[in-house]
Amino acid sequence: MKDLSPRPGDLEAIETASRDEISALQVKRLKWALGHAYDNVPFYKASFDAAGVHPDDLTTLADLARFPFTVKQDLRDNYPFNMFAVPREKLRRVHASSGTTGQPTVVGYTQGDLEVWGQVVARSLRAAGLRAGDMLHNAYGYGLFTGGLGVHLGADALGLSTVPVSGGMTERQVRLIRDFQPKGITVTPSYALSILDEFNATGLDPRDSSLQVGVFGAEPWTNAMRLEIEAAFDMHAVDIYGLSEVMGPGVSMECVETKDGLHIWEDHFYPEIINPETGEPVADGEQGELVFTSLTKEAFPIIRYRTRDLTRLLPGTARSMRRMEKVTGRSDDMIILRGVNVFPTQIEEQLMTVHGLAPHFQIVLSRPDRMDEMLVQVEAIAGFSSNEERVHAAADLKGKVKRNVGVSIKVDVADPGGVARSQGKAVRIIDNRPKS
Ligand code: DLL
Repeated sequence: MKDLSPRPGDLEAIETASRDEISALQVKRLKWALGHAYDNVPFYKASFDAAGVHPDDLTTLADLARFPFTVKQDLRDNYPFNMFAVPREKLRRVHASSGTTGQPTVVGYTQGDLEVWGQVVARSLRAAGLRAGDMLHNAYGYGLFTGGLGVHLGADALGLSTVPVSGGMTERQVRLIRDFQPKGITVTPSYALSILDEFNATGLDPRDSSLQVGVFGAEPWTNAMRLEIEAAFDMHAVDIYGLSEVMGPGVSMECVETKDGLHIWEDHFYPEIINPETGEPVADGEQGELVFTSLTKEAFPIIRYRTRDLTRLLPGTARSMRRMEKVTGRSDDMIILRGVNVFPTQIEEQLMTVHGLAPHFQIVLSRPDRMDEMLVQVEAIAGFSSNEERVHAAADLKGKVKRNVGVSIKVDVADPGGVARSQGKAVRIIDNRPKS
């Protein structure tokens, strides 16, 4: 793999600023953000008043803990535009969640917000090793989802030549990578695996492709998957995180030179970790639920938003801003199987070590007779076709999950291509248990 580390002068001053400088900027911006939300969004005025706090009560960063949380339901209740702090005509863009489970959530951006978003995504793409003039194959979905257009904004700000291919039409993805010779690819890790399969199906060696770095996010993925993708493409694989409610992609980013967790762009997004049960903030280094407050957003300020993503905060390394550990689970995706907490990424981690199985999987939950059951649907790699080999691989996976995760599962090994593919975020869990 090529060395893509930054050279002297590549970074913005804030990326190497002292902690004191960063904190001073955060206090100043936080005061503005709380006042802006309180003065312009009736929801925040009501929630601060109900909690007996006022923006003037904040004089230190620790004071933020006195302010109430915001949750997804609050955004749904204020559908479509009641969380906005600016008149509708000031919006330059809206994005929305798919809303498959209810009311979609809508987010909005002013011109200034789009500029900040472009800046933090440009910073993220630079941290991945991309530079002005490089070509980027952007396979995140374009549309209401923030992935495609968010990355595109940052690629424009950095001066990349962007191929806005979006998700889907996998054969075409491979053809364009072969013909255009991009240096980077931005895509969900699960869809990257489909592109990898297509390379192999067309007889092209992915290691010979022009790609030097993949920027993967929008869903959890493991370090085991990183190693698999890096080896398969002979390229770096780095993690990008974000959520629409806070901005979109580019809230935090892993640096290619260290690959040790994601630096949070703390000059724009203030992170806290809380105990998800009590709501109390926990110290840096401790696990809990990630909470964000926007520091500069104009159209859609967000105060203490509970992401439901589980991680911990770590000190800065390649940049002075703090890191968050790779998000390996959301509280929503936690399966409680006979008393044991299981995240899909734990299954992924074990699956990657089993010979003969491809990295695609889905978890089917059922309750045949009062006890919950987990079936992991996986598929054999090409050429791994005898029944005996498959029975052996299934037993290997079952044993590893039992020993390392602590639960008994069933495993179904399908033919290559037998597990449903995503073109964006993978659907990992199919819950067939009766609703109680
Ligand atoms: O997924 C934004 C994004 C687009 C991030 C492209 C990175 C790349 P939403 O659709 O609002 O926004 O989904 C946000 O996805 O709360 C996490 O649960 C999950 N997520 C996003 N990035 C990661 C990641 C975009 N790197 C939700 N690792 C978040 C794990 C991630 N989970």
